[in-house]
Amino acid sequence: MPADLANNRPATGIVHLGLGAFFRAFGCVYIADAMAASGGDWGIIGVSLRSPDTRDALRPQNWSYTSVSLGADGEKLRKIDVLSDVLVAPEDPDAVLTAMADPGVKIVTLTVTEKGYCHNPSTGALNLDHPDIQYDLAHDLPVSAPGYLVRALARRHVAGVPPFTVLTCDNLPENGKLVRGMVLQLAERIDPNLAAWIAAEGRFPSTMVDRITPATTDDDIRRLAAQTGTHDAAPVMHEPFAQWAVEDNFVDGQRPDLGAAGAEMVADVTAHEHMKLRMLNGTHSALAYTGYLAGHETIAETVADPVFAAYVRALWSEIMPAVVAPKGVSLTQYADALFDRYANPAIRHRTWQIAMDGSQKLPQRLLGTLRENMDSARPTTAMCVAVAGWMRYVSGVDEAGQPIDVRDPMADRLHALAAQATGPAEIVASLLAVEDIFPADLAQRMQVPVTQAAEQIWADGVRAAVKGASS
Ligand code: CS2
Repeated sequence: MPADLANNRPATGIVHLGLGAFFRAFGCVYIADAMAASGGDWGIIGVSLRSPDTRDALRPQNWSYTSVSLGADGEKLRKIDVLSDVLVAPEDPDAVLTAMADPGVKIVTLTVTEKGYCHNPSTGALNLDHPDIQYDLAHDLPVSAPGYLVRALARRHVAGVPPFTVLTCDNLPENGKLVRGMVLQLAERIDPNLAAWIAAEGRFPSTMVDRITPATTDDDIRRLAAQTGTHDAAPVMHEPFAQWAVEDNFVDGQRPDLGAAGAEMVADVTAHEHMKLRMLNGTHSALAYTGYLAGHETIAETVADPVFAAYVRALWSEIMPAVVAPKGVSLTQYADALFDRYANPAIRHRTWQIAMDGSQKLPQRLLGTLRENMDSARPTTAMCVAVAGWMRYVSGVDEAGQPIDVRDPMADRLHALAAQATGPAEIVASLLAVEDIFPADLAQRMQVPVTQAAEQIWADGVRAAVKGASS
């Protein structure tokens, strides 16, 4: 699509599905830097798959917004100007497919969160019983992210246009391979010829993405307006740190010069992904459940509590033996740097935010590490406290007897299971039986240590259990 010179918008080369704060604080910044360094038509059409809020906030600003980098020692503001439009999928799915099918678009990036892939978190396969997937099998205009990818690729196939590269930026293990498998599964059921073409011509590089980006609050917006004198309705707040490792495997080699923007272009991203998912996201989730239950509002507050500072170190000492360091990386230094990032008081990353969608996150964040440690007879106590903490959390009542606003696609099911059980041992047994999260063989091996952790949490409180797991 040509550049919109009147409005000073770059020509579009990318469609992004799931335009949340993270991608605006991360991918958009890298792509802005890549274009500044080496040019190219890599403007981005953002797509919101659900709500019009981001589009409505950004439109009056001509799609530009402020990125606020919050260091422990002060902040840096920067205007980001790479969006060329924002579409709201439910309002006009055809417009989204038209944008994705445009020959000028070479890449479709995604941050639709774990649940947006409609897969089975424990196996990684597309969940063909998912209502959105059922809908997409029966209709040309889709509702799910995999549906948009397949239907847009179908339009390109019919038009004789090469496929776009699918570049997923979600925290899933071997995320490119996973999405490729799901897209092929869905395409196969719609048209086997389409599936064969995607299998041969499509590219799905895996990526490791990293930048802590809490949801922007109304307070952030007010504070920024007071500071700058200009109202930005949709700024993004993030830490200074960013890391993007990308497999260099794009259709016809067409991509922005991400290397010039500081991304690591690699042949295989698995080592980076494992390290980040297990060491960062694994401990983030563990701190989110236990920290929330102990009354801590943010991750920074949680690790400022010495009991939890010791707990996160105990977690890393369990996790590190199950991580193969990427070339040239020291895992100990990586853990130290993570601690400093968590402790950054300027980042108000709520434990409640990270606690969302645990059913979709636990397998890749904690359960893979747990399994490997059990296979090798290595300790798992701190990780089992995290799993038991999650169980306490999804039961829906906190330690002060207050209801917890549990956000999870499986929240009702998990809550019902916990409510029917009497006492922690029964709750553990009924939640471990949820095979979409816990493979049966692993559940069986986890039963005893997770029950022990749960009994302590229910009897003495999460703080005591965390303390016990850290000594
Ligand atoms: C967090 C991540 O919300 C969460 O589940 O663990 O969003 C985390 O902040 C990012 O992956 C950091 O790169």
